[in-house]
Amino acid sequence: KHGVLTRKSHADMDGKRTPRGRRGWKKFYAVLKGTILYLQKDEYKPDKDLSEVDLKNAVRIHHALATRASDYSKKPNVLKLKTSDWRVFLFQAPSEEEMMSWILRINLV
Ligand code: I3P
Repeated sequence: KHGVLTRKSHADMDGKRTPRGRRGWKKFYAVLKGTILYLQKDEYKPDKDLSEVDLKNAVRIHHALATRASDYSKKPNVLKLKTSDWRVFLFQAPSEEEMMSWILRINLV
């Protein structure tokens, strides 16, 4: 699965709140491949190698949990992703349908 997702980091690897200055929203082209959610700057190109930044932004979603971010009301179609290393991300999808589709696909991994 792939598509545009806008990410906000809410908690870091230790579960602590992401500090100010790193809590902004950032738009990515997301690609779910196996157990990894790749967050790329540019649109997915099958024969292009991932940049170092792309690799750094990739999220392992094995044992992660995706839910609707029902406690976040500033933007619509936002899902919450909790990873197995205690990071928390918010991802805004372009539509409700896309948000539900990402939640289902992530939780199937
Ligand atoms: C954050 C940025 C986010 C905002 C966040 C700010 O600043 O303005 O858009 O989240 O608020 O801290 P920075 O880019 O300097 O990290 P919202 O869009 O959800 O308001 P927060 O600290 O209340 O999460």
